[in-house]
Amino acid sequence: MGQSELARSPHERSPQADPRLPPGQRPQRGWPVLHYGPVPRFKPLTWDFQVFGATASAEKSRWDHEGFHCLPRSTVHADFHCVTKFSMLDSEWSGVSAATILELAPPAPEVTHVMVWAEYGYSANLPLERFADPHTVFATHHDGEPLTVEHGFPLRLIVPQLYAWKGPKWVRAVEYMRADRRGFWEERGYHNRADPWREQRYSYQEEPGDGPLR
Ligand SMILES: Nc1nc2c(c(=O)[nH]1)N[C@H]1C(S)=C(S)[C@@H](COP(=O)(O)O)O[C@H]1N2
Ligand SMILES: [Mo]
Repeated sequence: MGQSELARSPHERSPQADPRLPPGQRPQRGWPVLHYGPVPRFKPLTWDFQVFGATASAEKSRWDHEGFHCLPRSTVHADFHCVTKFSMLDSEWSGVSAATILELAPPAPEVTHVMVWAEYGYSANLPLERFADPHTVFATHHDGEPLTVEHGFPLRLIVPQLYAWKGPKWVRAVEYMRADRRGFWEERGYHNRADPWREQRYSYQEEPGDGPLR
């Protein structure tokens, strides 16, 4: 229990109050499947993970499936908040942290944002410092089990501090950018920043400086 929870009087606390739940979210048992479009088929021979755009070396980096699985691994514990208001609490995600990718394929000094790309052109933009957070992980496993194809096998991004649309399933690439640019849902009415603790759900809530001009 957090300190703020203890400080409040019992009258102010609803029976369901859980300090891990951002405003407007409710806990969900189980793990719903949610995405736009079809589930892509995994093709191990052509699958790769690329880092392109403004890299420090001006070169692309590329790992095939086997190569990616040899990268150093990390595990994070995090909650998962969907903008449709369900939250899944206490998951364990393991895979390759975004910080590891930044080390192995460093961005040019002017890079401020990244675009994470998935199959079929799905994308999500992130400020570089969110991407670099040690909790941001390209996950291959959830609670010790390999991801199912519906949940993003072989690879999905998890950004625990943001709404879950910022975590593409079926990830294939990261683009380093010198300026911010909207991703798939950010172009379709969702908030550029997507902080669930500030309920940044929709783009009409954006204030000047929250996103690139449209
Ligand atoms: N490629 C891709 N990734 C995606 C989406 C999508 O439509 N396509 N939807 C996002 C949204 S809105 C959510 S809530 C989560 C859902 O992940 P889940 O199906 O594993 O619960 O995936 C995110 N990643
Ligand atoms: Mo979502």
